[in-house]
Amino acid sequence: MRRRDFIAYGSAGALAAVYLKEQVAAAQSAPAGAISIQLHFEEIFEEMIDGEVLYGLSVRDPLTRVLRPPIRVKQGDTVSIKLTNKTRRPRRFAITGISAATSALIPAGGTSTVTFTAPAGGSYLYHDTAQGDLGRILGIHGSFVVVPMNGLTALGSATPFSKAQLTPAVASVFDAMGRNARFPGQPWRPELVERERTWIFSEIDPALCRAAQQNPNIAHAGLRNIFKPRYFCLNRLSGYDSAHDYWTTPEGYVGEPCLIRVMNAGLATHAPHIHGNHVLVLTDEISKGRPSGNVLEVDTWMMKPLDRRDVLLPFEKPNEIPAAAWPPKEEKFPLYYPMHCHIEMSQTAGGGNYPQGLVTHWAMLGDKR
Ligand SMILES: [Cu+2]
Repeated sequence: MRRRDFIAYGSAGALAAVYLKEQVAAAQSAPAGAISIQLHFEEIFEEMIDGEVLYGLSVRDPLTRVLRPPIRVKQGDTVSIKLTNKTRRPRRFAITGISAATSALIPAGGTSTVTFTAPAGGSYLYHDTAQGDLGRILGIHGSFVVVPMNGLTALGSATPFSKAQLTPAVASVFDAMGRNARFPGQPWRPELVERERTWIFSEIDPALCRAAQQNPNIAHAGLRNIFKPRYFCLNRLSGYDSAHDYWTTPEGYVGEPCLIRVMNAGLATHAPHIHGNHVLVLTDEISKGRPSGNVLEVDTWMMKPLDRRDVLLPFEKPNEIPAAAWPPKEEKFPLYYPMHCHIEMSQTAGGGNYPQGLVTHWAMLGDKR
């Protein structure tokens, strides 16, 4: 099988792109209602960036076949998720930040349906909690995004958060778009998938994969002490693949910020660091996924296991380019800048291949439109 075929069938590629686009359109237009979702827990094999093929676990949408499908619903929706466990041991579905979404323990071969009301607008992470961190680390995780019922600021600017949770600091950032010289482009628009990305971090330890393949009931206590990851992923891709995946690489025009929903499904702490622009931190672990009282601009931020943090990539003229040289003439658009994790071992694959780890880039396609 050619690598490209494998990936298209597997975790990324065109299938996931179409899927996400449909999800965004559906969640944006529909009033709150009843949403039915099906998810299968499966045992799979995945190809690493260096060609190594490893055993792992995943969640699959049985209709589209998409692995680790991004789920998107609207605040107030009654969400029913029918879970089918096709793996060899019990699983439990949970969503970080939504305790009502925790399922019963689902035996091997069994099904269970969890029903809950979608909470305030924001970014959440679904995963398996039946074996502590193990199911999540082996690959059962994905994003759960809630679109707010009403995300408008007092000035009428759209935001990804619920009006009742908005802080003056976060509201002022979205109010500045299209109104302030710093953001001369279009305001942020929740229905445009190109104005947002999701970054899910994870790590893969081949020895752990092999052990779980041979014995799905391996002990998970003390996992942190034996975990030796050799692959560090961004949306389950790494290196060249994560740097060339449209749904991972933010791109846009000057003055039109892009929302990035950053989540850590791994067991290691990560420190995403971005070149070109600083990001504006909209939510943090102190605010528990809600809009922050103070918006900081940072070029590196900490992501502990299970952290979720929404940041805004402003798409401003990079500070190192003098105003007199802008818009750029010698080095033309698009301008590319890297994002890489500053926990340095995460930049490798297979114990040394650099830079084939947790890295991607973003692209400034052109001056303001
Ligand atoms: Cu750097």
